[in-house]
Amino acid sequence: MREATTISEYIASTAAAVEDALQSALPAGWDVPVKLREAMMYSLNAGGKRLRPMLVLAAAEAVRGERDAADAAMPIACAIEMVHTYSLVHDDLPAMDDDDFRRGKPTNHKVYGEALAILAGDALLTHAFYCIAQAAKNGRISAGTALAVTEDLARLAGAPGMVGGQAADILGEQGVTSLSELEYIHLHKTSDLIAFSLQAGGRAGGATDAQLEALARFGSNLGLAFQIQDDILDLVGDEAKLGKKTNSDVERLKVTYPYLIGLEASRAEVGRLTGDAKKALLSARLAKPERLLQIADYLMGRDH
Ligand code: GRG
Repeated sequence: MREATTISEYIASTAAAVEDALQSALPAGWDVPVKLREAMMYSLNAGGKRLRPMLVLAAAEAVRGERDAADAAMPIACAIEMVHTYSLVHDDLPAMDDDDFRRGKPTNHKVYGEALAILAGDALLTHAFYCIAQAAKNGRISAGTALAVTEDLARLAGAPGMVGGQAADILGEQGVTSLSELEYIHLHKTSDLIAFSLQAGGRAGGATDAQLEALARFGSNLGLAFQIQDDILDLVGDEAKLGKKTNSDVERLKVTYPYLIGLEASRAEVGRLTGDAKKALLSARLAKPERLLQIADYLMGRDH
């Protein structure tokens, strides 16, 4: 990867490097049904901010203080993007959110049908673990790092993590009334993969236990701030679509932070959580924390 100076340059060059690596992540020589490979690559290549892989690479570099650390962490970066992509493909299915479009393109099941979309998601999830194992096999990361990252990913993407958060969201769809219920959903549905990304990058960079703990706290706070910011952007977008909001319009909107505590308090919460995240990170005494701090500020100010 080329050295970037500004944060926008860093985000663009990191996303390009991840996209490049994703192209060869599913071995060309494997005998995979053409439509399945196509469905997997369709969603992997459908754009997206590549936030989670960027956090893996930035955390590795922050811990080790050298760019080489990011190259070693690239297979983990690809793995987390595969897990994230599977979750979006499944989330868009008729049984879940029933969405026709994602990132401005028809959703996977709209193009390939429901059965293939389910299988493409399943295959992306399982392939993520293959990528981590391969990274150890070919010496990019140690076997110990691969083992720890595998355990973290299984937990944070699984029942006590993202899947649990999604289940709580679905089970409580009409009944989420308290901030603590909403926080549980956000913490697991969104923050856990973000915290994983930071810890996994940290592990690849050789972080100490105290640094891993600080990276996880940075990740949880950042993840919550990211989700609230997402809800704010959704609401502001909906308001723009609806024109001036009436009470019945509000009732049709999802139960979110802005719904429960209002727009201004939600904005303040994003600021508070980002501040807490940065404080946690600074306590870790990383070799080069600047890029992660810049990413936190960038996410707080994002408009998409
Ligand atoms: C189906 C097990 C399962 C989980 C689904 C990711 C998810 C959980 C649901 C998608 C809906 C949603 C709003 C989730 C919260 C996390 C989130 C903000 C996802 C979108 O992440 P971005 O903004 O997406 O990083 P891009 O498109 O940029 O990759």
